[in-house]
Amino acid sequence: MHCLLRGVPSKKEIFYLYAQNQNQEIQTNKKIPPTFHDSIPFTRLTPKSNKFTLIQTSIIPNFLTREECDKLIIKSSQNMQSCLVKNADTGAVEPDPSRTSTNANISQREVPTITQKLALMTNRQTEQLETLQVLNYQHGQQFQPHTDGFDGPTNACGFLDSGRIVTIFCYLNDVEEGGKTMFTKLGLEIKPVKGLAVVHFPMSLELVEDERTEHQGNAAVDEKWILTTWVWKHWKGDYRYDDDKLPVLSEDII
Ligand SMILES: O=C(O)CCC(=O)C(=O)O
Repeated sequence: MHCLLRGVPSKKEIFYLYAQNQNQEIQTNKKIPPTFHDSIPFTRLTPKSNKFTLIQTSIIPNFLTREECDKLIIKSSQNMQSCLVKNADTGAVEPDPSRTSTNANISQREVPTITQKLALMTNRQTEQLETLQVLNYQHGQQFQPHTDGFDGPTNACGFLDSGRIVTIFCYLNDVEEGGKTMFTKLGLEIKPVKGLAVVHFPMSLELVEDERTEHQGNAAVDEKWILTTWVWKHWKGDYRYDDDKLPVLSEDII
C-alpha cells in the first residue's frame, strides 16, 4: 500500500482501486467505459487518468485515524440495535430481513471532524449527508446483496425528491477472516482494514441507479465494525429527520 494518509486525503492520494487481491492495485490502461457518472462534478473523486478504470470505486486508506475508529466503536458499542427497515406495504418499521448486523445512528454534532472530512472528500455539504451509522457484525452476521440507490427520485431519510449519489463505507477495525465487502457485479472484494474508506456512486446526478454497484457484506468470522453514510443530491428537507433530534450516545466529541 503506497499512500498511508492521515486525516483528509489529497487529490493525488485518493484514487486507486483494489482488485480481488486487495493489496494489488489495478494497473491497467483500459479506457474508462461510459458510466452513469460522466457528469458528476466531484473534483476530489473523479478519476483523472485512465489508470482508474472499470468503475468509479475509490479506496482511501487511513481516511479515519486509528484514534477516530476506536472512539467511534466505543461511542457506538453501548447503543447497538437491530437494523430496521420500513415495510413498504404496511409502513411498519421492522427488523431488516436482508441483514443481521446491528447498528447505531450518530448525530453530526457528536462527530464534527468526521462529518467535515466526509463533506470535504465528496465536495458536498454536511446538510447532504444522511445520518451516520456504525454497523457491527458478529460471527455469522452478514448483509445480503443490495444496491444503495433508488428507482429515481424519492422521499426517504428526510430527503425530498432526491437520491443517494455517493456511498461511503469506512472500516473501523482490521478483520482477519470473513466480513469482506464484495461488489458482486464488479468482481471487487475488499478486506476490511482499519481506517480505510470505500466510496462508490449508487446513482447518477440525474438520479438513475447504477445497478453495477450491487454489493454485500460477507458473513463475518471475526468481528467487524464499519461506519456508513450516504451523500444525497439535495439538502435534507424534512425537519422530523433533523440530526439534532437523535439522542446523544456519549459525551465524547470526535
Ligand atoms: O458491511 C459491509 O461491508 C457493507 C455495508 C453495506 O453494504 C451498507 O451499509 O450498505
